[in-house]
Formats: sequence, structure tokens, C-alpha cells
Amino acid sequence: MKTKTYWIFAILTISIITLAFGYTTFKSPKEKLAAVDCAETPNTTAESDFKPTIANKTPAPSKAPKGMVWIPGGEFSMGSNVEDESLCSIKGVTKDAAPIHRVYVDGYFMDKTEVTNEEYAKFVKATGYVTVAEQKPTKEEFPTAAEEDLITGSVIFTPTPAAVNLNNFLQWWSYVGGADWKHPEGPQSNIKGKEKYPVVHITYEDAAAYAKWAGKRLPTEAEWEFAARGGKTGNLYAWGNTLKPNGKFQANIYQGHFPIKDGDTGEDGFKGIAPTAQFEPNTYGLYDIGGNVWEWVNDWYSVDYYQTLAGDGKITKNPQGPKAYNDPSDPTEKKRIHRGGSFLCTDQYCTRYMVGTRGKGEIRSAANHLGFRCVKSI
Ligand SMILES: [Ca+2]
Ligand SMILES: [Ca+2]
Repeated sequence: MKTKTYWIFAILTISIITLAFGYTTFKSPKEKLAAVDCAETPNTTAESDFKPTIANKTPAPSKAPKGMVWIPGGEFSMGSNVEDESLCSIKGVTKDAAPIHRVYVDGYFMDKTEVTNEEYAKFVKATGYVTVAEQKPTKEEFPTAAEEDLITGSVIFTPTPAAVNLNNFLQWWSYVGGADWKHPEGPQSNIKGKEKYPVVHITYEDAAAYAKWAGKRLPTEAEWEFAARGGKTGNLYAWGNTLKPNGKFQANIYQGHFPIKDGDTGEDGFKGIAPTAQFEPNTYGLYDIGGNVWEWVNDWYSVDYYQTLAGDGKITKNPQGPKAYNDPSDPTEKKRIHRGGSFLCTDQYCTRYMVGTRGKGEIRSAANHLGFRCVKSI
């Protein structure tokens, strides 16, 4: 695939794709499904290292700002002991979420939902902010690019006409000129009637700029996970330990044959992205913590950060992430953490809607499954 935009596409998408589908050794979907052993529950390490969550008893210091809820903070066990990426025993990809380690976070307010188009539009109207996807890429940033390839745009999931070999993500992601938060499916699309949908095609700096304007900030990874766990201990999902309690999906994820056209069956009620707050919230009142769109958090990504924290055996208080990014699989890309998975994650493939697992993305990259929510310190 050496199209005109191949270069920019590859540069901008590689980190997004590795977070969403972080393995490259699959054969065809059919072979994959035949070769793996799918289960109702994932394999976990024999002994759980989760210790009880001790949420602070501190009541909210004031009325929660509009659209936010109080998260009391406290001490909890962070990370995942899921050994494989999915319910189909894909090996090893969630290892950066191990080991489980003890963390304490102070209380804070958190947005109930992913930031919506309506909310982002208010910010843009007030400030004139221009997102990265709307800025023409520069020669400085992409020195080897031809001038005609330097076009505004972003990355969009593009289903394949038929089943494909899953070892090449370029087949189902496209860099689309003119795609941005106001044109989430490309230049012909718009967000009319999608006011309550999460804003997408948001890079880290786009999210941070909004947060600053709103008098908020992006959560740390520890704050995000403490809130996501809702005061519970060691659950697999934000809603419990079963993917579909009573046969009912609890989040907007992907069912069906990935990544083919019309493959998304929408068994959970939604094919593709959904408006925010269509599923039950977790016990802290947070919607779409699992699925719908990935959410930026503030921490740099470092593959061994959890090992470092666990290594000193102490309770880490208000961790802010590693001092520098470190992804040996992609060492030149500056990546921060994404959390929660998206409408493209499936129980057979990318299961990062499991609450302790992690994603990562290059800080100036975006896609149509990537958004954010904010927190506010007291
Ligand atoms: Ca869905
Ligand atoms: Ca989400």
C-alpha cells in the first residue's frame, strides 16, 4: 500500500494501532479463531495480588461541578494479572500492566462522561483553538515527506471488503485528508445531531488544551484506574467480573467479525461509536469507562513503569507517571497512556476495556476512536 499518504499514515497511526491491536503475528481470522482457546473468563496468574481497596471516607468538599462526580481517592491495587490479551488467549500483550502494585490517590472530581462534541465546540468557539488534525503537517515534523503529502487529516477505521490477514493493520486504518473532530468520518461527514457523542480525532495536546480552558486537567493513570474500579477490588471490568452479566453487554465494544465491512453486529446496541452514557455507570457514576472511545491520561508510557513502582514495595502516593517515555517496540515515538478501550475492541481481540489494562499513543496522533475526559483537583 504505497499510496500518496502512506508515509504520514504510517507515522501517525502506528502507535494508535499498536495500542489497539498490539500484536502482529496472526494468520487469517479463521486460522486465528481455530487456533485459540476462547473462554468465558481470561487466564490470570494463579494467585491474585489484589488487596482490598480502601476508599477514603472524606465527603465531597463542595458540590460537584456540573457534569462531574466526586471520587474520594484512597488506597488500591493497580494493574492487571490477566496473562493474555483477550478471552482467546493471545499471549503476553498485557504484560505492561503487571505487576499489580499498591497506590494511593487523593480525592478529585471527574467528568461523568467522555468529553462530548458539544463541550469541545464551546471550547473552540471561546478560544479559536485549532486541533492538530486541522493543522497542515509541517516539513519540520515530517522532513522526508513530499510537499503534496502534507495535508490536514486524521486516521479512520476503514473496514475491509472481506476477511484479511490481521498482521497488517494498514488494511483497516486509513489516513483521511480532511478528517478531524468536526468531520469524524472524513470531510463529507459532520457532527450535526451528534452533540452528545464523544469528541474524537483528539491528540494529547488537544485534550490538554481543552482541560486547561475548562479549569480542569487530564487524570493521572492512577486516578483514572482508581475511579474506573469504582471502589471495588481487583475486578476484571469496571462493572464486575463477567463480560455480559445476565447476557447483557455493559459497554460499547465490538461484536462480530473484525475488521470486515458490516462485520460489527452491534449486539450491544451500537455499531461503531455511540452517544455518551448509553450504558449503566460504574459505582462512582462514571459512564463509558470501558469502551466507546479510548481516553487520554496524562502519564508518559513506559513499558516497565509498574515494575519500577512495585519494586520498592511501598505504597506509591499520587503517582504522576514515569519521567520519560519508553517503548522499546517503538523507541522514537513520544507516547502517553490511553485507557479503557473503544468501540473497536472485541472479546476475541483487543480487550483493553479490561479495567487494569493499558493503551498508549503518540502524543500528536489521533483517530476516530480516541477521546478523553477530565478531572479537577480540590
Ligand atoms: Ca458496539
Ligand atoms: Ca471510554
